[in-house]
Parts: sequence; C-alpha cells; structure tokens
Amino acid sequence: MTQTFEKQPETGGRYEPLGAGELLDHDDNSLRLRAGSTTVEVTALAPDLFRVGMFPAGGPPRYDSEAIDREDWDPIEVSMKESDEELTLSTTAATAQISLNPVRIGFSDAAGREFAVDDRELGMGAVETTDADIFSEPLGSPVRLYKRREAGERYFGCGERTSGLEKTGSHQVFYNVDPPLGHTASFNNLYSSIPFSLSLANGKAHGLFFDNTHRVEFDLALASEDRAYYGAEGGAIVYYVFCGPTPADVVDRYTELTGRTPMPPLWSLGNQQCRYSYMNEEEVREVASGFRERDIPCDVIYLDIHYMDGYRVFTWNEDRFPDPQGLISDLGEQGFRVVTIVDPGVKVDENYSVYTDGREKDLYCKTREGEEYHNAVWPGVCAFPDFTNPETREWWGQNQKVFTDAGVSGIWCDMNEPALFIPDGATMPDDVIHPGGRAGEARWHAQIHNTYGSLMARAAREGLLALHPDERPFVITRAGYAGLQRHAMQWTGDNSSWWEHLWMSMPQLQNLALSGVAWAGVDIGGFGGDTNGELLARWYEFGVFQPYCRNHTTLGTRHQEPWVFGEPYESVCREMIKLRQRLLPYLYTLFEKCHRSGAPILRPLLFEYPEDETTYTADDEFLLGEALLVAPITRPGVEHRHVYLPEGTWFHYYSGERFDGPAHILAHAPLGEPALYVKANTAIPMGPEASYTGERPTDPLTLLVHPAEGTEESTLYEDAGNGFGYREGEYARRRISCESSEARITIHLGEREGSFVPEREEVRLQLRGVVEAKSVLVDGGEREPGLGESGALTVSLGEEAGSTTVEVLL
Ligand code: MIG
Repeated sequence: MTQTFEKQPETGGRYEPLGAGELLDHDDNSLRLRAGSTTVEVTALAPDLFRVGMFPAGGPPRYDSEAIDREDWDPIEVSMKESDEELTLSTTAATAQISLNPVRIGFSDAAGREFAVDDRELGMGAVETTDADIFSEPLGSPVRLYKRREAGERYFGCGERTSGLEKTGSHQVFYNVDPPLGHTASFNNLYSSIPFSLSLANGKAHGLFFDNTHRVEFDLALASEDRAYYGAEGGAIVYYVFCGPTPADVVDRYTELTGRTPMPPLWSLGNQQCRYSYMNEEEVREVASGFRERDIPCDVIYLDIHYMDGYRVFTWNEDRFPDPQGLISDLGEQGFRVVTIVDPGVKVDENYSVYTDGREKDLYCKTREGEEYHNAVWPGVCAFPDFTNPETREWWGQNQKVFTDAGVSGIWCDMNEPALFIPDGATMPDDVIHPGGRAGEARWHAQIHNTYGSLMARAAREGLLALHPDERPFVITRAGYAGLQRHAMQWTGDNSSWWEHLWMSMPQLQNLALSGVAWAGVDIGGFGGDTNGELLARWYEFGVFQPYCRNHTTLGTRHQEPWVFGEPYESVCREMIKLRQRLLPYLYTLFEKCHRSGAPILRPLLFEYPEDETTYTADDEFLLGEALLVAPITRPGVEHRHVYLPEGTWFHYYSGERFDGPAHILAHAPLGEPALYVKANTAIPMGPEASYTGERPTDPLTLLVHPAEGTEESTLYEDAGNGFGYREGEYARRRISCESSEARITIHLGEREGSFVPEREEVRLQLRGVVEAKSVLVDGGEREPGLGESGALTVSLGEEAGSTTVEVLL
C-alpha cells in the first residue's frame, strides 16, 4: 500500500542549521558564501525573482532540474552591500538580506514588506543521518529550510490537493502516487507533485518554489504556528522566491521559470468522450454516431488500453481494431479526433520488437545489480523506460509513429507515477537506477521520482512535434512535477462518481491553477463506480467550464455518455455542452493569455481579489477568466446554494438578474440553469452552435455584454487554431472596451492586431438587458438596432480590421 499519510518532519537524525558564513565571491547578480563545508549562493534572476542554493557537499552550484524552463535571464540592475554582519542584494523591486552569523536569508520589497525570511533559530541546513543507509553516498543527507511565518500569512497552492484552497496549518507531502480508487479530501499526495506555495499576507502575495525532486514535505505552520518548513530526503536546497505583490505576478514569474502552457490545438478544447474501454471498432463508431444523432457536440473519442495487443504499448489489437486507419479516417469525416492511451511499462516479451529494441539500445531502468528492473503492470512483467535519458525520450517519441500514421491526434500518458502492481499500489523502489544514458548521469529512483511522469509526457510531446512539426501536440498526463504544464495538460486521475468528488474537483483544479497547471480537468461523471442522471447532469454543469472537458468512467460501470439517462438529463447535458462549444472563443482567448502570462483559466476568486479575505474560503465556486463566475450545485436534490460574489456588478446568465458585490447571495439553480454570473461590461465572445470545433466559421461572432455603470476592457484572440503561424504574427487580437452610464453605453472595438483574418461576415454586439434606446450610432452614423432578441439590444457589425465605436443613447 502506498504511503499517503503524514510523516513528522522533525524526527530522525540530528539537524544542523547553518552557522557562521563568509563571502566567497560575487558577480553582477549573485553572491556565494561558505558556511562550514556548505556553499550557499543567492542570485537575483529578475527584479522580483530570487534563487537560493545550498549545496551541503560544497560542490559547485547546480540548478538544472526538470522543473526549470528558463535559465538565461536578462541582465538586471542589482546592487550589493557588504558589512561584517550582513550582505544585501537589491533589485529595483526587492532586496535579499543575508545575515552572516549565523547565515540567514530573508526578503523584502521596496514598500518594506518582509517575506520568506529564514527562521532565526532553525534557518536552513542538513540532517546528519545516523543510520548508514544504502543511499548515503549518492543521496546525501535530508535537507531542511525553515521560514518565519509573517503576521497574517496564509498559504495556498501546493499543486493537486482536493481539500480547500488554504493550506495554513497543514502538512503537505510531495510524492507521486496512484492512490487507491475512492480517494477522499483527507488524502495528502496524489498523482503529481508541485512543491510550490503561494502566500498571502494582508492581501499581498509572494511565492516559494522548493525545487527538489526527491520526496519533499512542507509543514505550513502546523507543527509551529510561527513557521513553515520545507524539506527533502536528499539533494541540495534550491528554492526560488517570487516577490509578487499580486498572485498574478507570482504565477506569471513562476510559469516563466517553469514554463508556460503551450497553445492548445483548438479542437482539444471541445467536448471529449472516453471510457475504459470502448472495446472495439463497432463500439467506437456507435458512440460517435450517438453524439451526432443526438445533436450533442463532441470533438474527441479516446481509446483506452483495450485497443492494444495484450496491453503492449505501441501496438494495435487486430481483432478489436482491424483497421485503425480506416476507422480514424471515417471518424474524421464526422468531425472526431482520436486520442490513444500509452502506459510506461513495456512488456517483457522476446517476440515484441518494442521491448527488444529498447533492450538493445539499453534504455530501461536497472536494478542495483545492473539487471533490467522488472515489475508487473497491465501487460504482465514489464521493463520501464529510463525517461531521464534523452535517447529514451527520443526513441519513445518515435514509437508514436504507429499512432500518427493511423491518424491519431493525441497521446494520453497514464500510470506514469509510475504505478506498479507489485506490491499492490506500489511505485518504483527508491534504489532502482536510472542510468541516464551518459557517464555520471545515473541516479537513484529516489532522486528523480517526482519527475518520471513529466519526463514521459515530455517524450510524448517532443515525439509528436518531431513527427508532425506543423501541428500543436496534444498530450495528457496523470503524473508530473513542477513545470509539467509545458509538456502536457493534466487530468486528475481516478475520481469517483460521488457528489463529494464533484465538489473536490473545484479546489483541486484551483490549487493546480495556482501552481502553474492551468490546463487541467477532472473526469466528468466520475471514473469509479456508477453515476446517475442527476449527478452526471450536475457534473456537466460544472465540467463544461473546465479548461478540459472529458467524460470518463471505468471498466464494468454503467455507461455514462451524456444521453444514457434519458430526460431531463440528456437535454441538460446537451445544453451545457452546447454552451461550452459556443464559449470556445472566450476560452481560447483565456488560453492565449495563459500561454503568455501563466494566468490560470479556471481560477480561484482570490487570484483576482486577493485583498478580499472572504475569497480565501470560496473553494466551491470559481472564475473562468475574469468575466464568468461559476457556482455549481454539488448535492443531490438541491436547487439552491450560497454564492459569494466579489466586488463589482454581476449578472445572472440565465435570468439576467443584477447583483452588486461584494455580496453573499442565495442562488436558485434548478437543473439546467447552473449559478453562472457574468461580470458587468465585459464582452464574452461566443461562436455559433457547432457539433465540433471547426465545423463552420465563427459566423456570427457574438459579443455578449451586460452593461452597468462602469468600464471594463476585454480581449478577443483568434488564430488558425492549430500550427505555429501565430508566432509569425498570424493571429487576430482585438481589445473591446465597454463604458456604461445612465445616459449612454459606448462600446469600442479596437483595431484588429495581427495578420490573421477571421472567416466571417458578422460580428454581433448583444447588449443584455437593454430593451430600448433613443438611438444607436456606429462610428457616428445612425443605425437601426435589433431589439428584443433574448432581452437584448443587438447591433450587427462587419468583420473589419479597423476600429469601430458603437454608442447607444438611452
Ligand atoms: O489502473 O487505462 O487513471 O483513466 O482508464 C487503471 C485504464 C489504469 C488509470 C487511469 C484511467 C484509465 C485506466 N488506468
């Protein structure tokens, strides 16, 4: 059984915090100290980003890590001051203070705010282990870092956690596991590990990323109210401090450091359908037709492990899927894409060329005796690729040709914690060796455990890119480490068809979003167990607002395609999926913003309103971008719920009712009308209905605006939806502002930026709640508006490159 319970960090071995230190040398943006046999380096990478390294063995600093995407930082202005007691390293925004006796490090900003300050007594250091365990050589000692907790400091983030947003007073384990089916909110570590915490104190944010790929633990003011602990079983201390002061600033820099979510292919934002497994070609065709016959949009169908020949990766089962290429091309004509699952285990089988090829090339993990490491997974006894070896990743990626040749559009990486069967629920033993491919690169599994999933996803992405350089790869992963967002999107593994899991999805996705993984989603309807009509419909009422929208369930459960429970559930599912399909221009705009700045797509209220502490507990509602607030029903038989609306004016999407925040309200949300609110004066771009992405041009493109006194700016981003032309300027970006007063509403559509020309005739401005107007002027010329269409005033405009101003005189 996998260990998911808490472990006390402060036991075992004698902990030695750093003592006195002295300056060794410095350069433009960093300085190095010696404290005993330990080297400490402090570097200012950007005005609001510092890095600290502590290398117990005194060796040269090393920061290469699977997490890190950016190493070359632009030169910045840094000033250094030196006295007998203290050194400081200052950027234009913040200062690192390093006291020398003992060595303690802390940070402050220009406004005098202090953060991430070492605990005076405990500081940082290593644990002297008394037991001579087998790893003491390569692993070194456990390392620890203690930070003072600032007055009012509250902790968030920490990656994939299902219980609430706030992490203050908690112990967090970072160690990838495949938990037993039916995990609950009390579980600690799950499939992916992101040792990153975002703190808020008095509405101001800072972040700390503890970059260590061993088993890591945080104690966030649990053992002691006055401090936080960050520790690892071995390796060096390397951590990054993000100065903020807003959550958006922190996540922006964090994702600049660890990598941004790539631009997704547009089709991958559409509705998706999965089951473990659609067993054969006939069943897949039937499911596909089911969507089209019932007018339910769908873009993707998944093939789970039964498509393989005896679960051998990179093979097809010829009985179940005799003609994959024919099937996929037929599905393509109906507007479907196909994604196949791939597990890391390679069946040990002399007659299976993938296995023997990998062995000949020496690409598998090894035992301490130098044998191939074996364990059982679905195919039986398997060998496991050493994804730390670049050659393995390339080989793995090339093997995907068997899929891309057949027309497969994406790769689903599963079981990559890695999850193993012996003993049940296991992962790789600590002393398995990852040879790494080059001399000196070999590492124990314990040293890289949390990166195995990321490295597999990386192999998949890089492989797809090599096979189809002009297509944006679509890769989905279950496990990963910090930075996984640059390789793949993450789905959250095996949830259950429980109302509790519907609720848990919200904190889980928001915690991931604060930790750089913006592109994520949970299995709609729940994976384990049987779902029912009401649960499925309510799940879609939440699920269509996720960055990733896929229905999935396990072997032997009731079918849960959106229509199987009949009415009224089928219609609710259909309408929700249609709403998602129509919202794709809005969603895609959010993805592009995320790609540039890391801003989460599905985001906690606290991301936008960090000064409002009521948002810190709002974990069962969320924002989709800045303009939509979603508050799903997560209990059976319930039609009402409490919703917290933050500052500003909000309109109920279905009723049009106006609310002025901040306010606690009781929402009425009968089945089919989820509590969905739109922020006043924002323009929500919506396309026409379509059964799949790209079925028809977005013509007309509707800009839905709910005017109320005030001003907001919104953006619309479009491009070809695939390929990389956008990097060459082939995109269309438009800023839309809406200023409303009692007498007039002024909408300004800025000039279209970029060279992409959307294929359409009409842009339809829809002003919700405006039922009459004295006159409407388009660029000064009188225009007859459409009135009454769903309680809105509509103005029809052409798709033109220039700017347009629409004035509505009331
Ligand atoms: O042990 O491939 O989380 O989505 O359907 C189960 C079969 C293995 C776990 C994944 C799930 C998938 C299933 N896999």
